[in-house]
Formats: sequence, C-alpha cells, structure tokens
Amino acid sequence: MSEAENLFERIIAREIPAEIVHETSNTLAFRDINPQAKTHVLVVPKTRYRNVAELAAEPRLLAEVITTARTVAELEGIVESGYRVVFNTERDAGQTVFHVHAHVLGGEQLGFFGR
Ligand code: D5M
Repeated sequence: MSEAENLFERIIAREIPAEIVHETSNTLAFRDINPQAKTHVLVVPKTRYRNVAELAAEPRLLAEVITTARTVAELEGIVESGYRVVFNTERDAGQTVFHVHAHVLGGEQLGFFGR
C-alpha cells in the first residue's frame, strides 16, 4: 500500500501522532495538519475505503462519519455559526490521501469554492 493510502491507517493505529478530537468505535476525528480554516478536522472510518463513492456502498458507516462530523462541530462550538463538510474525490477535486476523509471546516466565514 502506498504512503498516500496508508497514512491515515497509521494515524488510526497511533503509529503517527495526530491531535485526536473524537473517536467512535468505527470512526476517528483528528485535526488537519495543514488547516484551511480556524476549525479544520478530518473524520475517517477506521476501515479503509478509497473515497466517498466507495464508502457509499456502506450507508451505515457513511452515516456514522457524518454523525461524527456533527459531534466534532458540537465539540468545536460551530453548530450555530455553521460549518462545511467536504469529501474531495479523486484527481480533479485534489484528493491526495486515498483513505476516505470528511473535512469539517468552520470557525470563521468560509470563502466560496470551485474553480
Ligand atoms: O486531504 C488530505 C488532507 O490530509 C490534507 O488537508 C492534509 C491532511 N494531512 C496530511 N497528512 C496529515 C497528517 N499526518 N495529519 C493530519 N492531517 C494530514 P485531501 O482531501 O486528500 O486533499
């Protein structure tokens, strides 16, 4: 498995340090190393799926990832002010780590995104 595939596995296994924000039996939430907003947390399922399209085959696990994102927003105090949940999927979206992850972004006014 390439580095880009197993990086988050190594965080899940606590082989690489990360600032963990929340954990459930099937998901882990930790701070992005290169934050793009005041709050920038990644939520991953502990089992590897390449991207959200693959994870969609497991709707309960997908729902748990989204629920963990909501818990992260609660813990970060950004439920009322608002937040964004993003799954970058493959090349054109800029996915660099091929273990599906939800970006949870907020804590300040976010810019528009696209091209
Ligand atoms: O997002 C991949 C994200 O993963 C990107 O925002 C940086 C983040 N990243 C990379 N290495 C680490 C470590 N070691 N800890 C925490 N966060 C990390 P993508 O959507 O694939 O572009």
